[in-house]
Amino acid sequence: MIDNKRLSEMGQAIVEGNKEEAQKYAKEAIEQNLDLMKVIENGFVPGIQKAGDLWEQGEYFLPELITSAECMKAVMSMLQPELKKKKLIAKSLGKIIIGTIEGDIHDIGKNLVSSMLSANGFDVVDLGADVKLTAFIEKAEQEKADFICASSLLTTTMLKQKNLIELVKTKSLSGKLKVLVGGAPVNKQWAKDIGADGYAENAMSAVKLAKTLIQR
Ligand code: B12
Repeated sequence: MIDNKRLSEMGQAIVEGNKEEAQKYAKEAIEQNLDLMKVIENGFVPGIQKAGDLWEQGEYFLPELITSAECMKAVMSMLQPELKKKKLIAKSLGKIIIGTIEGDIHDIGKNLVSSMLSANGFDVVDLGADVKLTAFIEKAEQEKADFICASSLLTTTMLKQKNLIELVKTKSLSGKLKVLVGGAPVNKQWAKDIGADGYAENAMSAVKLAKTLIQR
């Protein structure tokens, strides 16, 4: 059982950019064998979202937002290897190429999706952030991938998801290859409008979606 008070303290440590405190909570969660997905989604993630809200409201300036983001990354670098260790399935469920689209450096959410897919039995090639559309395609061709997962956190880079899908179609790869899209500004309707094969709002739903689509 995860204490609600502790979950909100985790979020608060991210809001304050208190790396030492946040890492202490992450270490404790690992040692106590807590459900780390819950710890991330209900503890630390609300913290980085709150920092974003404060920035939007003009209460935080960019350096404060960056401090919170660095704190979040430090925590995630402790928790993600633990998620991967829990990998139970030996046989790969499918090959996934993942990255944040060109022009966009946000990678916290993409990294979480990447770790969860890998922890749940997919073979994941993570191209990082600011990934050129052609790099997604080349890697997918080379690896004979089942999915491309494209993350966008900016409304500007969201438009590139559309370009990516158009490019995939011109390559006549689309028979087998499926494109999944996500990121904070993305929603189901957008995914439908641009002809994506799927959308998921968080890392766990991304795993469920990929598992469902791979069976088709
Ligand atoms: C942290 C952060 C940063 C950090 C990024 C650090 C890093 N390494 O990632 C820093 C401080 C560097 C940053 C920079 C900028 N940021 Co910023 N940032 C954020 C913030 C606060 C949180 C993002 C985050 O990490 N969320 C937590 C993760 C876990 O959630 P997530 O990314 O949404 O991912 C989940 C789901 O979306 C989904 N998912 C994600 N990807 C995918 C992919 C697939 C395929 C699937 C299925 C699912 C999926 O699963 C994830 C896990 O559950 C958001 C605000 C917000 N609330 O989103 C602004 C925000 C995204 N940033 C914004 C902006 C404007 C910027 C800057 C342009 C600011 C500037 N003036 O320089 C720059 C971007 C520069 C660039 N070229 O990319 C705006 C975007 C506005 C817009 N309409 O486009 C936002 C929305 C803030 C705001 N409210 O205005 N930012």
